[in-house]
Amino acid sequence: MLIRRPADIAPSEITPRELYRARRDFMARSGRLALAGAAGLALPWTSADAAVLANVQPNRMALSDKPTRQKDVTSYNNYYEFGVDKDEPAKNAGTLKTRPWTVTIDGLCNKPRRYAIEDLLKFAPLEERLYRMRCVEGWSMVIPWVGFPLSALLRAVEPQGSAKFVEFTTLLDEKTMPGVKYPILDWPYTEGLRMDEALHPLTILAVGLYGEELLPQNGAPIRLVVPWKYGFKNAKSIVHIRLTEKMPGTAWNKAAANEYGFYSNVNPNVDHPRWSQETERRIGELTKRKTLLFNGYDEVAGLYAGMDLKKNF
Ligand SMILES: Nc1nc2c(c(=O)[nH]1)N[C@H]1C(S)=C(S)[C@@H](COP(=O)(O)O)O[C@H]1N2
Ligand SMILES: [Mo]
Repeated sequence: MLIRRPADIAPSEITPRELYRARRDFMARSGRLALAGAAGLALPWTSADAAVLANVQPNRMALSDKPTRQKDVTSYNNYYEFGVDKDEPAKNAGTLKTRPWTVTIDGLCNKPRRYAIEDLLKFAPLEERLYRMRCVEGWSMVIPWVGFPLSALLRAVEPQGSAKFVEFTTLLDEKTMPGVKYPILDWPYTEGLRMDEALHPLTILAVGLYGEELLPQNGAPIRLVVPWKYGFKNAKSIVHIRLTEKMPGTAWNKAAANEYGFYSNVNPNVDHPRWSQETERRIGELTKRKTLLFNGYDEVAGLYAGMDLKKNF
């Protein structure tokens, strides 16, 4: 990857957020593509795809949480298709082939379609979203994603009235994914959302983070991000999106229904059978934080009005 920092700023003086902003501004000034070309570096994306991402403005939405170091975001991962240890996806996922890539959207809609990833990158204006992320295992991060609202894509295919849920299926490739020979999950990894959750403006399809394209370990080339739910809802490397009438099965629910419910909203009052959900370890911090209901995204509470969150975990 092409990473440059203005030479006049000492790394110790700046926060990660300032660092990546400075880096991006620098890249914009010097012409990221020209620089890459001159240095003879290979960009994983085509020039046109990289240019789309380089134009994304940093997020101006207020979130006082400090972003997690980019190095941690890209080296401490869950992506079981590439191994169950946190360092394995970064080591093994380089084999993931992200071009050509298509995402099929079908099911209960009037305009089912198969999109090439190049078209999805330009499908809706890409935005940066700085989101708190909370894994059910008890760690959390703050990640500046780049993506677009899932609602834009769903509206384009014109969901039918009977469509109540959205199912996400991710890549299954025995040749490049060493983890799928172990029957930990019923591969391919699938996830699901209720239609109103999928249409919520916080729900995005991410194609990048920290102003750069997603690396394989983070779910390249396109993955779901639903910040008020536990991390496993955020399906990586999506190939198929299907609109359904019935609640779809999800990989973790099928593997252990008593541990992983369909909703999986972050909730400090409902413990996982093996892990308390009251507190969390923010990667890069020493003292634990209290976990917040809906991961602090109070604006989604209305989606669950009247529901027993202990039953619908
Ligand atoms: N296809 C797929 N998607 C996946 C997973 C996985 O194993 N396979 N792990 C999930 C879990 S448990 C978490 S916490 C997040 C981690 O995302 P990150 O590594 O980008 O932080 O990805 C989710 N998406
Ligand atoms: Mo997770």
